[in-house]
Amino acid sequence: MCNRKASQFKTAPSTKRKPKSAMGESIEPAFIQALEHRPNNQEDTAQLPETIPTIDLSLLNSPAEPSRLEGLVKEIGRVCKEWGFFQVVNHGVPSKVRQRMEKAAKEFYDHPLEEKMKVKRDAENPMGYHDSEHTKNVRDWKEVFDFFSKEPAVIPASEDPDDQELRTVNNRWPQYPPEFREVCKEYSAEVEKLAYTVLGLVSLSLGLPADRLNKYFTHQLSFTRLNHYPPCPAPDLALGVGRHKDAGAITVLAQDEVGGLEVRRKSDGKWFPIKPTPDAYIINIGNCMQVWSNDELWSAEHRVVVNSEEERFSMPFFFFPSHYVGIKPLEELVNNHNSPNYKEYNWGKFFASRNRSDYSKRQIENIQIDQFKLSN
Ligand SMILES: O=C(O)CCC(=O)C(=O)O
Repeated sequence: MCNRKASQFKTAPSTKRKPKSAMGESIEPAFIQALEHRPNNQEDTAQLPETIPTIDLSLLNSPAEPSRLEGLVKEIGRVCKEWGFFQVVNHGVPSKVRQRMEKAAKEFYDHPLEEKMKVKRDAENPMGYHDSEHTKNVRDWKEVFDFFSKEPAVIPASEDPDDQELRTVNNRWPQYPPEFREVCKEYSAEVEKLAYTVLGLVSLSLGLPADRLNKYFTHQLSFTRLNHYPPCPAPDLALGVGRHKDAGAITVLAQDEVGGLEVRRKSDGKWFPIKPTPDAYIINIGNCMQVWSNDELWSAEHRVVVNSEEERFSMPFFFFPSHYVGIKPLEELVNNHNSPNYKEYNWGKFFASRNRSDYSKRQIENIQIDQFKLSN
């Protein structure tokens, strides 16, 4: 790792960046995926269509004819059922705000490891810097910085269902770059607006009022993650993020131009690359939404492949409910002919359990919604 002094970073670094590996120059066994989960083990990627569906949200910015809004809602419903993933353009997040966030993230990651370690995540507070996240018990080739949108955030003190203790936690902010905190706050406020817009459209697509789900986010645990994937010496063995489904309601993701995100297509289980579109956001349905919709909508598995040449940056916003929310199929969507597919679970405990398993390697698989599935 580089040994530059933190004070050298008070001014903006040169725009010419040299990718460097924060994870080391060789690959440790902890990063190596089982054979069946390694990237590039699928033969016919060439036959896959070019990209996931793109939805233009521009009509929300002007008084739209009801029929056009209906068309948009219908399209969103279709892609959330068939893919669980789509991109949005003309989404209302100012490009300047995104660019400021991207620049600040790069500057943060350019700092020496000892500087980043000053804001390290720990077992008590899940926010801050972390370079050894495990997905499905295999270490990811990445470093992350997480911050809550609303602070202080109230979270369960443990994943133990009988432990009622709560903990109040604040974000950890690095000293450098000096504008980091302000830029993060500005960025997440804009992305949160987009998340509420999409939440409303998805609710409408289920035949519900646009604000039906808003009450679950009063004390939301949403957070933004700044992902950095350094070049990897063995990209055929490791993954930037192992295969997983997102736990929350929806995710709003900005990716740079490098590429590497792949979604497992619902129709045939094939891994499908999501080609970067400048300035677009990728939206994906998370577990909570799949459960609320009683499996009408699909939370798709996805992963990130890395490469040996280029570093990559991405910024997911995980739209997470308040800790006290019970997640179960919505009453309006179940009836005698469509009984609930899940029993209720507490969001805070699910969050705490996922966080423990992300924090370090464990003997058991991390928590999944399938554990709450009812056999109808
Ligand atoms: O980097 C990406 O494109 C996706 C990141 C992701 O899936 C995650 O952080 O959970």
